[in-house]
Amino acid sequence: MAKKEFYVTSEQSRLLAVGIHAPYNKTSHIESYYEEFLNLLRTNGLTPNATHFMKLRDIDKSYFVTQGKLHELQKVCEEHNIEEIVFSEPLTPQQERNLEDLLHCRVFDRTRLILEIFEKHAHSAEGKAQVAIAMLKHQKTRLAGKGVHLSQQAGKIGNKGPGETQKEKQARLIESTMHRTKRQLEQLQKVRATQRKTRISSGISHICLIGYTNAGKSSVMNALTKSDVLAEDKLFATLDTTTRALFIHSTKIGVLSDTVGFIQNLPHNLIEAFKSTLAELQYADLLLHVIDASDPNWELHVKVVHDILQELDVTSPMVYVFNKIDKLSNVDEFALTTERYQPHLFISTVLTDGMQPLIDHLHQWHNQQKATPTEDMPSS
Ligand SMILES: Nc1nc2c(ncn2[C@@H]2O[C@H](COP(=O)(O)OP(=O)(O)OP(=O)(O)O)[C@@H](O)[C@H]2O)c(=O)[nH]1
Ligand SMILES: [Mg+2]
Repeated sequence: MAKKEFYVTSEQSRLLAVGIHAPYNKTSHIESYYEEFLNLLRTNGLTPNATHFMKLRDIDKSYFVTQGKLHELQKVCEEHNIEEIVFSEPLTPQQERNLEDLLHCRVFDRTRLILEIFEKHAHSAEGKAQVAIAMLKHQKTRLAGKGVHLSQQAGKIGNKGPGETQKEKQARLIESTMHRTKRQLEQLQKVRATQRKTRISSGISHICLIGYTNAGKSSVMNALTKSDVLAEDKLFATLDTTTRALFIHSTKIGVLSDTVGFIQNLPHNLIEAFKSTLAELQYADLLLHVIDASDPNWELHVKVVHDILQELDVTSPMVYVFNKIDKLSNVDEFALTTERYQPHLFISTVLTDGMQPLIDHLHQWHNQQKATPTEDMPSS
């Protein structure tokens, strides 16, 4: 019940989407970053009544945006009778609260938006528990920030005390739910660890699809295993790991897993929460890093994936799989820009024979695996 209060938007609210080119944002194609932000909103079922984009030279500690830009925002809010604002960037609880006070709107940040999408897309017990923990952590920090509002609400009926009590009650509720969910997750992780042990000791190769969100991981999974994992033009369509047997030329070469996609400024809470699922990547025999070659920001996306893998201590062998080459006007020209990413190959899940380079690569890889005896079989 308390959870609802933290939901980003109700469809009735008049929403403003604020896209910001922050100084730390190293993207070379800001339009495509903004488009990604709008796609996040769409994925969360939100249609803004107005959009506003701005480039910031500095970040203001108290409001995130600087004075002049604040006035711009005030004007836009008045003009469009805005009730809720979603920012493309992560904000501190303090910044969120200050902006709410100044703009007289409910304010939400990138973290909140991504958390909500994750919440909607998690289906497995483990996925749900992981997202719930991240969401509760986020709520806890916001609860501290929103303390003034709760007190003010209570103040309306002339009593400051109940506001404090309500806040404390919510904090306790969050704490106890988090504790319960963490215990559930621990149980689920034990099951996962047992399954992993069984798989490793059976000697079956594990190949994992990884990459930036919307790169085409699920489409590659479907094309390779003839399955029907949800693949759509939405961000984070996949949250739960799906694993299928992988046959190449009628020989089972291992199992293939589809995993959650990554994104710039992925909330740290979420990386923490998803560590148990993503830890699987450490045990992968091969990572297929799928890249949307048609996205002008692909190189930045590769970096985002590298950084997250580093944080997760994943060092498994990787192949760069440049996908969607059907959308490129000149593949040879594009190939010149991919030299430093080795080994790599070019595919398309929509072209006839578009998957052949990957199929050939997996065939060769399997033959090599067979020729090299495994050294690190688990001792127990
Ligand atoms: N033109 C073209 N579109 C593709 C290709 N592969 C995938 N797509 C499209 O790209 C979009 C995203 O594909 P998905 O397979 O869902 O991508 P994903 O990496 O699994 O995305 P998330 O699960 O959201 O992280 C879908 O609309 C696909 O139809 C391709 O080779 N060419
Ligand atoms: Mg997917």
